Amino acid sequence: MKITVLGCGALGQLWLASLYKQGHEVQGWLRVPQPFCHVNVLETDGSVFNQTLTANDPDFLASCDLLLVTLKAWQVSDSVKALATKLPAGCPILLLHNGMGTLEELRMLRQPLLSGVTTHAARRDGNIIVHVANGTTHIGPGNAAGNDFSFLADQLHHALPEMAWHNNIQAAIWKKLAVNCVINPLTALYNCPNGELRHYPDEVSKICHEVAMVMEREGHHTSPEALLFYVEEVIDSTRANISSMLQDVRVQRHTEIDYITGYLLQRARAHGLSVPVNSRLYELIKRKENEYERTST
Ligand code: KPL
Repeated sequence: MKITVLGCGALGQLWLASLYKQGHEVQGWLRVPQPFCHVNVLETDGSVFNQTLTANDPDFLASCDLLLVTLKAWQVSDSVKALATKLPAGCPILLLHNGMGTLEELRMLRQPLLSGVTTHAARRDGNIIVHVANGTTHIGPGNAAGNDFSFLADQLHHALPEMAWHNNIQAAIWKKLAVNCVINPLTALYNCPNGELRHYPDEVSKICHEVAMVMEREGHHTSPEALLFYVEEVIDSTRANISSMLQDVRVQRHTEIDYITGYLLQRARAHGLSVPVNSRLYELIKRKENEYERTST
């Protein structure tokens, strides 16, 4: 397949390397246009992939079979809209990011949209991307045109396993949203690795209760206990991780809070529900973000 990867950060480079090794034709797409991108990945088995690949080639883009988007949630909508007019009308666009809300922002697109979540962990260490842990990527349709793309999960599975197709991906995305509503803001506020959140059981439980209430109203069957059990498992299995939000805050980068807790608040409001613990966390992270964004302008 011919695949453009939009966003060449840690996850983007991991996909570029994996797809290239599997024999796919790939290019990176950088927001600051460059003819090449360097992909340097240390794999979980200790092997290194180090190649310079094509980037930002409009002819390649115009004949693509897949646009794989690995940008941060807040970068997705503008960047994808800018590329969509140059992509074939039938080219599927797969969004892999934390949080929710981008599908709504992209509902005017004619291309098939797919949405997914991944538990692969990759982080930048200097100029190398370390594939820290293997995981599973769950994908499924993000709009009506995206319904018939289960074959993509098979193709991508060969490049970067595990990959699973779900006709209803929204349930998996909501579960990941719950994880991110707990871990991301709390670790960013307490400046701690994920595992330290076991010292804040009250807050973790209250956040899960509120998210479960919103999920139920959205039509996803769950319970506060089931969600709490799942979130505690992720806290434990990622105990040494520095969450993406804490990483953003540490380098004073814009966070994904609007697409994580912000999205939850938006859906809670639509159902007339009050979610005070999440509202407070949202305010605290926005305040932090505003402080450094104001001083940098
Ligand atoms: O998705 C994550 C993130 O950091 O954004 C978790 C699952 C919390 C792992 O750190």
